[in-house]
Amino acid sequence: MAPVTHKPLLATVLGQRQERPPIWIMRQAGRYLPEYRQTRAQTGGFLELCYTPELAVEVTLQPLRRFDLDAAILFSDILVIPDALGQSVRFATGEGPLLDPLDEKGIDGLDRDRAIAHLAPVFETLRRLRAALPPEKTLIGFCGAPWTVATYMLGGRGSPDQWAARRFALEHPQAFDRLIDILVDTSIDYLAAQFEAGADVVQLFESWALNLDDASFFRQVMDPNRRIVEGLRQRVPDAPVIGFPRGAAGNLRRFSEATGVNALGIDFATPIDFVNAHLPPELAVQGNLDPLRLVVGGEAMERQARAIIEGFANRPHIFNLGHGIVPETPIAHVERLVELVKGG
Ligand code: 1CP
Repeated sequence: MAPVTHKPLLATVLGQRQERPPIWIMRQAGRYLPEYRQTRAQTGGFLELCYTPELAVEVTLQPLRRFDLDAAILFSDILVIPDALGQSVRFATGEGPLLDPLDEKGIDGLDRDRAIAHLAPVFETLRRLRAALPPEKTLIGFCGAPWTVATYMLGGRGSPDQWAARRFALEHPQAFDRLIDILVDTSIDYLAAQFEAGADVVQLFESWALNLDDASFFRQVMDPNRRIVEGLRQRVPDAPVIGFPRGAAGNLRRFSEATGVNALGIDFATPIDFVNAHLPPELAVQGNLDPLRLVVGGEAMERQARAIIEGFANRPHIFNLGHGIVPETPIAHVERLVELVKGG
């Protein structure tokens, strides 16, 4: 088969298995890197870092200078969308994000007309990255999927059980659906503009696809992801999309069929043999090392990394973590993991 592209990671997303799995690391730019902490300390705030192309390009490229990764992921955050819609979003150092939680009136006050213009610096960052990256590297754009973004907009912060947003969805169904509609439409505009600015592929982060019964999973996770993929492909034909419904468990196959994503991110709690038994062998998967194994390193990391490579040897596979890298991760362990995946 002729290669569909000379970018190994993009080719894998498009269904073409590589001899060794290409690798990127979820949240690969960030606080485990001293050079990131230094750039961050010299910048006013986290959102300023996201909206200053010169700095966002610098931190995007930092992990690629250290490690032989196959992709750069745009440095930004899923919460630039609420910020762009006019909701107050703050990032206190060492803590997660804080938002003024939305009520029904707040949802009606969101201003979709200003959102894409507000995000213009993100598109400039992508244009500069496109120009700076060697041709074999894949450039990944992203946004949060609507439900995950809504959990922060309604709850005001990250929460282990997404209680506030789950409750709001049941108690105020019409306002909730209006919020999801706004997020679907804004995300389509945002991702289409990311492709125009040079992204090769985008990932939809549905980090909180957990804790939902069947009906809620369909309404809050599956349907909005499907609408984004469909709407995006009307604007950017055949746009390559990676879905990441973390915690979808028994709903993984239904999610992949309903949304039409090209590749599926697999969280670390999902068994490899379950994936192989339930997802068609031509579908690309991405994952799924527990980030804790990368913290511990040694045999705890290497044994499972090899099991993942062998377990996904018969399908297109992108090596990644099953969730984001954490700040206490030793850099030497990342170096070793990349070497191992590349064949060492
Ligand atoms: O290289 C990269 O991947 C960095 C770009 C990136 C991405 C893809 C950042 C920078 N954030 C994200 C996605 C993101 N942000 C997700 C989806 C992935 C996941 O599940 O981990 C989520 C849920 C967020 C929200 C968010 N932003 C959190 C998690 C809060 C919680 O509920 O636990 C945090 C800590 C942030 C801030 C943030 N975003 C990114 C960085 C480097 C940081 C740390 C900020 C700092 O420097 O203080």
